Amino acid sequence: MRRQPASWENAMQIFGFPLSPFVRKVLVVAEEKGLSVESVLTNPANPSPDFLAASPMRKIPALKDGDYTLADSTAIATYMDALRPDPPLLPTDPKRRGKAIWFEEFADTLLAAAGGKIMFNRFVSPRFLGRPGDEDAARQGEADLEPLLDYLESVAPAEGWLTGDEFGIADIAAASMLRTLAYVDCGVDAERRPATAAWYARVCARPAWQAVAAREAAVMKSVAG
Ligand SMILES: N[C@@H](CCC(=O)N[C@@H](CS)C(=O)NCC(=O)O)C(=O)O
Repeated sequence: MRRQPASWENAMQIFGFPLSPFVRKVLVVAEEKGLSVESVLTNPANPSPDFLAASPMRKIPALKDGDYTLADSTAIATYMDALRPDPPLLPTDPKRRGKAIWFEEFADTLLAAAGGKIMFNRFVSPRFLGRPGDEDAARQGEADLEPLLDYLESVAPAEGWLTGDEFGIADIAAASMLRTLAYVDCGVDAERRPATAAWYARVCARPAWQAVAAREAAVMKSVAG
């Protein structure tokens, strides 16, 4: 995927694997902003020198933009937002901006910790590592997830976005976690959590999300069947 240059040098590269909610998050940010990125499929367990140079802790995503490198989805999203301010990722209103960071953190720390236990043990380990996961750990992840999804349901807006009228990082981060959880049937349950489902459907209908989803589907089909 190469479109117009992101900077005066070459298109930036994003190292990662689309199953990762953090990788999806930065790919959607780039797409929303019309930034040109090249996705470099990366397995952190088998790292390339370029990936290692960009991600000292070997986590995905990582970015390389010319001779500039950066790791961590929040850092990368912040870089992209500064590079291409329009459309903005964060509300300008102080209270809404604070909430946007709250939702991003909620997704990246709390949802990720609970969801990771399920994803790793029911999907990553059996599908990619060739060994069974720890079902007790996965069940603990499901239990941890329940109050978090209940909270999301209590704040999911009847219309618009998590922080109000402006779509942004809060929606991208939270929806990306839910999308990854859908791989293990722990995503949005429309009967139990209709407000979340309606908001999530609005996120998924966005052209940027759909473009990233189409590429993700192609990659997942090629690697996971
Ligand atoms: N806080 C980081 C989290 C990144 C992260 O944990 N990525 C996972 C994939 S979802 C990873 O690289 N795992 C590989 C490993 O830990 O070896 C971010 O926002 O980018």
